[in-house]
Amino acid sequence: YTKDGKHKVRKFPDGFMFGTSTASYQVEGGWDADGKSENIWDHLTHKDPCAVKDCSNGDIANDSYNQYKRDVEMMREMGLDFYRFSLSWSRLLPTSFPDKINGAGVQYYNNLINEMLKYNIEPMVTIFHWDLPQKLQELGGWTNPHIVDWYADYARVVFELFGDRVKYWITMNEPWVICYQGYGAGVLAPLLEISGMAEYMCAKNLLLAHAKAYHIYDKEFRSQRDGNIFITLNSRFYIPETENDLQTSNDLADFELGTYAHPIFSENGDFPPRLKELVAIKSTEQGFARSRLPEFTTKEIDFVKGTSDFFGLNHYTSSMIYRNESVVGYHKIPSYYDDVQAIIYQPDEWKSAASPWLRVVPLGFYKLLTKIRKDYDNPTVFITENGFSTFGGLEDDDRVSYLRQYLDAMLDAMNEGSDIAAYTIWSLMDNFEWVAGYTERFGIYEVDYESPERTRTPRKSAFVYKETIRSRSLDHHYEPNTTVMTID
Ligand code: PNW
Repeated sequence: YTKDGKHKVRKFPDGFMFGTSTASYQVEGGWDADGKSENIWDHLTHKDPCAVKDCSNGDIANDSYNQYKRDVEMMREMGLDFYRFSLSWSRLLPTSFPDKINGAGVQYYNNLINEMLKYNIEPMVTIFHWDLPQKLQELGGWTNPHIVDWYADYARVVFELFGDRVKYWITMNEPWVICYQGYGAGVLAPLLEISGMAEYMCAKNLLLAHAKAYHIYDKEFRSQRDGNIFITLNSRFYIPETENDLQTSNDLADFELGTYAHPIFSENGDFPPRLKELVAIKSTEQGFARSRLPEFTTKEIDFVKGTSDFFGLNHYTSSMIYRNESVVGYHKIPSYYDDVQAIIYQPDEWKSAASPWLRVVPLGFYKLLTKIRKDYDNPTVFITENGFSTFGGLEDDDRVSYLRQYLDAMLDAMNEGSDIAAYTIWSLMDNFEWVAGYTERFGIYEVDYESPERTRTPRKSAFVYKETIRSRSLDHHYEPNTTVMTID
């Protein structure tokens, strides 16, 4: 797949930025070090030691809490422009609230940020990547409207602590995953299964929390470093099985990406009209007193609209979809997928990664980027995650091939006018892959979980990515010499 022909070396535009990404709970370890309190992943994995596939947890993970200098060394080996990592709320604020700031936690992030800046690697900081303090979960987590203030208070603390050195802030990682998989589908902590209800409540509170943090940064902190603040959304591309499924594929896009993108990036703001319409119809049919989708007031719509400097996008894969009005046997009623009346699946013929949900569909990336350009008035897009999982090993040719095909698809969209400014591989190194534990490996560096220092070793893909960054171009035929990794 490429429109321009595989054999051409393709250049990235001047100023294009390359990075890699991780998240606090997935790499840090030090789960109770120096005053850190419990988050929902600590709680889940300790309460039920086999909550995740290999009965593991993130207690030690990659020990980045102690190994951060090695992490920065790897960034220098790659020649990264930036590194995206997240902050642990329960490490910085052990009570969940700003009455007590944990100095050791502050020191850890200062060390990491200062070490990166020493070598001109720009920190891109995600304020929240899924590890909610357990106490706030017990108070209802993202379904409690008070979380808008709890989150904004936490955001203000991190702007105060690190705003003098951080130029790129991401408020939230993947609200759809937080709300649907955590509160609707019961596949990620806190494992709630209240679909058709809780994920919509979560969506509204999370959007207001994001917007509140945006306004605080915009008014009080932006000028410190002429910084930027944005949100990262995840989306697949949904391929309709037949022409009759086209409306449903657009509806699904409204339910997934649109739930979060429309309120922030569209001209009118608010939830997408089709989302409001479909949930309202079903709610009435089912005898509810009002729509299960909460409403925004006019004031709230204005408060949320326009609150992101860039369009952060995480994208891995695509799905086929078809319309199914009687979803009995597939989905519970009420539920999110019953509301949208869609069945999604991936054909067996699509090449699969180690993660069962991840199949290689580069054309879907091109189509999604094109759709975002058209639907949201060509925003500046930062690809904040894209990556491929294996079961391990240094010769990761499948990852190299995925990477090249997805970069090609991205360049195709850019050639047609998509404004894409940054690309980020998930992940710098293997890490705790949520409910899959350590069984699925996303790193361009391998991590040895048997060694006390969690030794990191570059894979073939690391050498290929390094050359891509050095040459600012994509060359399908580059064959790296993988014997020594150096800092150039
Ligand atoms: C990301 N999908 O989420 C997360 O941000 C990372 O923490 C995680 O390690 C990584 O995926 C790999 O799983 C995803 O719909 C969200 O296909 C949605 C999808 C995939 C990954």
